[in-house]
Amino acid sequence: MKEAAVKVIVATPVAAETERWQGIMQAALPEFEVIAWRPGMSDTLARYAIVWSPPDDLFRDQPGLRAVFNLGAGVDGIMRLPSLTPDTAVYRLQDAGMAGQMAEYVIHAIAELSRGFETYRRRQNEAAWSPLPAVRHAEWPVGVMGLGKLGSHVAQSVAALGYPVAGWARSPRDHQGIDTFHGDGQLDAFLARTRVLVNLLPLTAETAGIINAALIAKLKPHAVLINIARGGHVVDADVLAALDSGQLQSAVLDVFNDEPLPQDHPYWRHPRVRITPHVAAVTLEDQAVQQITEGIRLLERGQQAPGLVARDTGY
Ligand code: NDP
Ligand code: OXD
Repeated sequence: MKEAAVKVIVATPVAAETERWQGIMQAALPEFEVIAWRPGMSDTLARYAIVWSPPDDLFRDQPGLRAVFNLGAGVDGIMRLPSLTPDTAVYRLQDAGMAGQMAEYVIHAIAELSRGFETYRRRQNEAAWSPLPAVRHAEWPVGVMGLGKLGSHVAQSVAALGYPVAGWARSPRDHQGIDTFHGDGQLDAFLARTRVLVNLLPLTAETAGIINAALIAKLKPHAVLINIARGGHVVDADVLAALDSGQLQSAVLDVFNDEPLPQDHPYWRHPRVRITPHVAAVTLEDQAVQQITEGIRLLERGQQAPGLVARDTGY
């Protein structure tokens, strides 16, 4: 008798997206049975799940899961679910084309603010030929929080342009051309030399709300915040107060506590806030498929797969 194919379920918050990923993954994993998960589907027991921000019901209904593959780099949408059992392995995407996009985003934001490109756009409307003074990179020291797959690439890309760049991580890191700081004990020194703060930390119990009034007060004056990690890192009221007091010159925000950002949120209309809709880096489909299918096949052969999330740290 032919053995039944191993089942893989796909779950996202949007039914049409789930169906789309089911089709893509079934084509890439023809030897498996790939199923679009629906709430209440407890009679179909799968060995693997491919997910983005799944509902808690998923893990309740699927006690036999051996591994969960996240369709993104940040796993906070999985790790916070109470029904995720401690022995279910969680894997995440590593870079998957996102590091380059993150570097473009950050370089665009820094150049726009430091070189005064917005001012030139306003002056163009007035047909005003009016050069601004030359920019010294030394006046724009950049600090990247999180030196992982994405943060280390961003730090190195910005440093290659000549900006003084530092990075802060949990453990000691060594990156050529970057001043590195680590742990709570070195956070203040990192902040004190930073004017442009780029956040690329994972959202964990330790990092939630880290960008608050106390942290912002330790940055250089007229600082710029570029948050491209998660909205949960930020205390919004503190960022708005720091913008109003002038301690923050600008905030460039891609991620928010509530997404989509509610229409009446003060960020939308603040003159010194720049908003993008969680697109700083978008998962490249082909690279996601390649990493996830390779991971599942490695596990099926009893081997280790890359991108395993450490359950003690949550990233
Ligand atoms: P990694 O896991 O590769 O890197 C995380 C980095 O953060 C590591 O350097 C780690 O330190 C550091 N870190 C973790 N916890 C702490 C802490 N408590 N104190 C100091 N440093 C800490 O993550 P990625 O680079 O792949 O991704 C980063 C985040 O970017 C994702 O979690 C996600 O939230 C966000 N993201 C946003 C996207 C967007 O479009 N806006 C797209 C993709 C990702 P150490 O090196 O010592 O382990
Ligand atoms: C991710 C994201 O974590 O897109 O990959 O936010």
